[in-house]
Amino acid sequence: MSDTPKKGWFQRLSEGLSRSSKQMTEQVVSTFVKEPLSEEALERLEEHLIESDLGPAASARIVERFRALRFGKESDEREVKEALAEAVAQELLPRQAKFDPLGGTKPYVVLFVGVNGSGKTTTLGKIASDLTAKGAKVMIVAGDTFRAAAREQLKVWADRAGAHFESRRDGADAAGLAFDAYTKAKAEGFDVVLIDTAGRLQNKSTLMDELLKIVRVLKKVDADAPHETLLVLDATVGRNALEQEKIFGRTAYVSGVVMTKLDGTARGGVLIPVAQASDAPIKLIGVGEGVEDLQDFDARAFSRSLVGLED
Ligand SMILES: Nc1nc2c(ncn2[C@@H]2O[C@H](COP(=O)(O)OP(=O)(O)OP(=O)(O)O)[C@@H](O)[C@H]2O)c(=O)[nH]1
Ligand SMILES: [Mg+2]
Repeated sequence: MSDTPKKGWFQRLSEGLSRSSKQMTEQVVSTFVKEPLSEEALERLEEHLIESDLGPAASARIVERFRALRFGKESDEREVKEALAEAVAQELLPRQAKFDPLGGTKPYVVLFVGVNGSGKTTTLGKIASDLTAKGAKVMIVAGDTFRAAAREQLKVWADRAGAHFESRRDGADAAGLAFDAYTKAKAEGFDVVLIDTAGRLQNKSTLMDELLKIVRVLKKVDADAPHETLLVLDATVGRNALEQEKIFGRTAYVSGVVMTKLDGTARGGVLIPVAQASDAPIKLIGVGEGVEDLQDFDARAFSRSLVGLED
């Protein structure tokens, strides 16, 4: 549908989050409209928030803020949503940061980590397309040497983006590939190096060992590399994302979180406890499979979309 006008990013975000916001609107907002806000209603709100995967701690704080804004008042739907969005935004504002690969160091090395299927390769591909469109010289490194299909999938993204592609045969040492690719990128003046990694190896400790080995060899080229390690988490797994954050966050020196598949789920609220649990801020969100569906994380816009508010 090439004659469809290009959608604004907020509209993409809202469409992506529509399943989450629908749940929020139907189950939460509707119960507060046209009755003075009572203790009982606030308890119900807290239960709904916990059921929406926001977690007990954040839910309690959001309810407190919401109470301060609206207690004893009758509200129309818009006022309820505005107050709820503000209460959620206060949770997330300290947890947002910008992914800025073109801001300084060259080449800027970005490592993508996360369990299998979380969206590492797709996210990397979307970023590559965005960067080449901005005129950057981008190298993609197929650090998932475990599966042939992984290399093929990444090659498609590299071709689409017009990015340089470095790979090796199956079963090759991923760290060796990463080291050689980074050395080459440095010599040849690349702006950004995007390194994909395997989401599944023989077992969890092999996976972590391999990630740490990749980090170690990159540091031989530049002690500050990788300049960004993005942990990619799938929102559709709900609170299991918290477990993944714990494992990777502890061992892989994560510097930013990407939350993907916010479009495929009613569990978008899980971003809130993840943001709180993580040492690293949320930097990007995925709201669809297309190149335009990766967005900078904007706490306020996310909060407004989550409760079903327009721009
Ligand atoms: N709807 C939707 N799908 C997404 C999003 N991000 C990724 N996907 C899909 O999720 C699936 C898995 O994504 P991959 O990028 O292959 O995941 P991965 O982490 O590289 O997986 P492994 O290589 O197996 O470790 C693909 O079908 C993607 O198209 C998103 O934001 N929204
Ligand atoms: Mg992959």
